[in-house]
Amino acid sequence: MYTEQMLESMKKVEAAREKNATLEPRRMTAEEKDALLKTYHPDYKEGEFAILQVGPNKGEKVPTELAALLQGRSRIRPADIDLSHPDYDTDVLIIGGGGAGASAAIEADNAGARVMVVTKLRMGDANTMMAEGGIQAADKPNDSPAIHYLDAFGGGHFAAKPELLYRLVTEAPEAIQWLNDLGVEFDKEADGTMITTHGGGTSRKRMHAAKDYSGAEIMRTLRDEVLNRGIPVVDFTAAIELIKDEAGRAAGAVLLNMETGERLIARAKTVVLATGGAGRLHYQGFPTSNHYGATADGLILGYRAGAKLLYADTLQYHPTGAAYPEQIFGALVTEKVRSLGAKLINVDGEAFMHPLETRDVSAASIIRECSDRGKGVSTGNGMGVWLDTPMIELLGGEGTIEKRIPAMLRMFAKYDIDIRKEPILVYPTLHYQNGGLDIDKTGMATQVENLYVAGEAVGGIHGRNRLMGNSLLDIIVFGRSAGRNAAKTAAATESAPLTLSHVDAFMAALDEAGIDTGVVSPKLLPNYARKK
Ligand code: MEZ
Repeated sequence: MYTEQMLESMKKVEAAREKNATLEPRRMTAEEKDALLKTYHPDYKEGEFAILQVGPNKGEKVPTELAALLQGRSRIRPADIDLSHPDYDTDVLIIGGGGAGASAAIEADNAGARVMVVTKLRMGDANTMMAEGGIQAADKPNDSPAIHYLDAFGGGHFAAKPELLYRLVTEAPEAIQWLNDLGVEFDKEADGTMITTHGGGTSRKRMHAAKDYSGAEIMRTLRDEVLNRGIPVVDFTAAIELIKDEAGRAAGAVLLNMETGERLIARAKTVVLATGGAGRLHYQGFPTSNHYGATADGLILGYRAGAKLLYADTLQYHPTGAAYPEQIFGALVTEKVRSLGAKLINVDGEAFMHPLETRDVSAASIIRECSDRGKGVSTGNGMGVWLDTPMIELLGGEGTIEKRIPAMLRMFAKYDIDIRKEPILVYPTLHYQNGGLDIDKTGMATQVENLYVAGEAVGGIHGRNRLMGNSLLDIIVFGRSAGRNAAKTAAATESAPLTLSHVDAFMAALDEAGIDTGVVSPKLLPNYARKK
């Protein structure tokens, strides 16, 4: 039930709708953005970060919740593990059943390798499935990979690794074609031309979408392809440590059957880590748009095996998480809602920012409106600002919402909110880890041979902020190339005896640093039990 204050504010939003719909709020200057981010973006809250005391990134800061896991105790005692009789033996072991893992599996299979996927939930239980608004590719006559590069490089604060971003944008058009050929049902005009829209920070319309369930459509297609090829997929099985060989290369993983608790050994010639993000760590107490298994496991496994992290101190808070009703608190309200014309409006009915600033700037702007400016709307459970969805039909005509963002229409309709007629309340939600494991341009971890990383577990592709639609793109571009390269490296790798000595060494380093917090990692699943 809306409160009196909400209803009063909603009347102001309605009264100003026509004026606000055609208003073009000015873009912030670079100086204004910098000042805004430093004061309001969660990445700049010093007290929320800890300095790592052991491992390849010793001396660097990461979120406190991540530091606890990176410096946590292993789930195994290496002395208890018998590596001499592996339960699985394969060329390429893929850890993670989302879009990056599936793309890697398909290409490694194409390359003739023996491939196996392990995933701690089920194939497709992943952030890919949760992505809504679309996937970027510069494939229109007024666009080019060079323009795409400039948009993404600027949006990421000029911090992306150039060789990775170059690959992302130049291989994007082919990635869309590949998905289209596999059967992804992209939105098209009657003549077959792909429909594209803007996203925050894009200077061209290059967002390809399947309505507002783009990720689900892509994941459905990739999963079908993996299963149709007969690639072995072991569900409900988490990787809890990487195994190396005596030459120091990644050579498999210790697995945990999540249902029986049984430990299993997978031996491989190369490993692809595609374990996704960290939203379920709820950094700084934020809600999340992420799937249930997003607990940064790959970062923990890679770090213990000696792989370096890049930009692990930078997270993406999606500006528009649902702030009301409570049942969907933090759920993603796709940026496509703003691409289609809805603006962000404060309690007094004012359009307080340009709706398509980059995500970090938009999130910080909403936080400022709800804090120092005192222009947020109280939801009873926190604060939010309006996203004036009826503007979409005012600008684009009746039926646009049903046609272009049916998932949003349905999500709110369940709570008797008709987004065609009333605005919705939003607040930033933890959406994406910009940082992750450092890779070279072949996708191999910079410090651990034969360990490939793809998808959200990678750091450096996007710099310190990611543009909408570049994540669905990176899981395809870097997932595919990790699969291809892992297969090629596997073919050239002679097996050597297996070892877990890196785990012993890491635990000894923790002892030496006097770190024993009682935390065990990887975390695998979030803990929502009520505290006594
Ligand atoms: O790239 C994303 O994170 C995305 C497409 C999200 C969205 O707003 O729909």
